[in-house]
Amino acid sequence: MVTTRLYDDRMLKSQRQGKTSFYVRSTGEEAIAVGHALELGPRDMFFPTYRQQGWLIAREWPMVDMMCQIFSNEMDRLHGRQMPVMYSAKAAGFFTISGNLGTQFVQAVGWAMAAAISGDTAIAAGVIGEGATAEADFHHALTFAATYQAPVILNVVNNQWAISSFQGIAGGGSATFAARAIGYGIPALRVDGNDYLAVVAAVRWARERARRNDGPTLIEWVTYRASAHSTSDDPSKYRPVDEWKAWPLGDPIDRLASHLETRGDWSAEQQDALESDVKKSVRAAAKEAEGFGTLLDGHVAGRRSLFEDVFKEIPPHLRRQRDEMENLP
Ligand SMILES: Cc1ncc(C[n+]2csc(CCOP(=O)(O)OP(=O)(O)O)c2C)c(N)n1
Repeated sequence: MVTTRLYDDRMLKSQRQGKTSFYVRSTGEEAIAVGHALELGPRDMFFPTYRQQGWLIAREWPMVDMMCQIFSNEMDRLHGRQMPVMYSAKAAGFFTISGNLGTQFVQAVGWAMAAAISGDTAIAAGVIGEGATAEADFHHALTFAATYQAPVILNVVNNQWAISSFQGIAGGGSATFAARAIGYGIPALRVDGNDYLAVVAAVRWARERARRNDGPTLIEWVTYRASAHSTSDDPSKYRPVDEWKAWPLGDPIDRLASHLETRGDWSAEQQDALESDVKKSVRAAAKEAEGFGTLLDGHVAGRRSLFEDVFKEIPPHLRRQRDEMENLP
């Protein structure tokens, strides 16, 4: 969680320096991604949103690879075809991020159904924000998950805000997001997403249900999006700037650290030392990734790559467009 927080801080700085066009932080929501990454198995599949980078960090996916994707540089495996932060890491059980909200649920249910049909015990977990529950995909996914008893965990991260829309606009004022599962006959939990130990306990419970073929579980994670929606957003336009400080659940990193301190397993000095070590390794990874190029130096995927790896044989109309592009000044 500490690494995710400091990685986010560093990438925000890179965006402000013009090294990438866009970044999304997960400040305050780190426990949810990290808890899933450590509690699901190596063959399970996670269908994440753009705010679940903690999964890749917790699975020790190379940070340089993540940064190269953000810089869309020469080492970006996706050749700049995805927006920055839309990672893809199949080997880490991290499905390619889709920018289309709500799709994570239908994809996770479909993947879980396919695993069950083929006799596999692997399970899927999908993540969407509370705002995305207003999409029809949410309901399609719950219908199929309930009908076919798909081995899936359906996570709704209720961080109170969908860009500038308060969760009440998505219906959070009339019923909890967890309650929506009841109508479909799907068991649901509403959990403090800022309590790492609660995250672990809930994920384990849902994971075991899915693994035993007892069907889907919906979990509403109550949390708070402490930073801006993305670097394209200015939250001071729609909410008090210090609202996050008054948010009752508290910072998940501070809470876990103080819990461990109370048990005598950790100290403020150890926390400081950890942060300073992690800062150094994040800085070193950023230097290495920047060496492969950033938006500032133009070492990004060439225009030609737009046309590559899409069709086995490029159709004539696209070949024509590619040739026209190459003749552009
Ligand atoms: C289908 C679709 N509609 C709209 C958008 C534009 N959009 C991107 S993020 C966002 C808000 C999402 O809020 P929420 O689901 O609560 O997730 P959060 O960003 O708070 O984690 C919107 C409307 C989109 N990406 N996809």
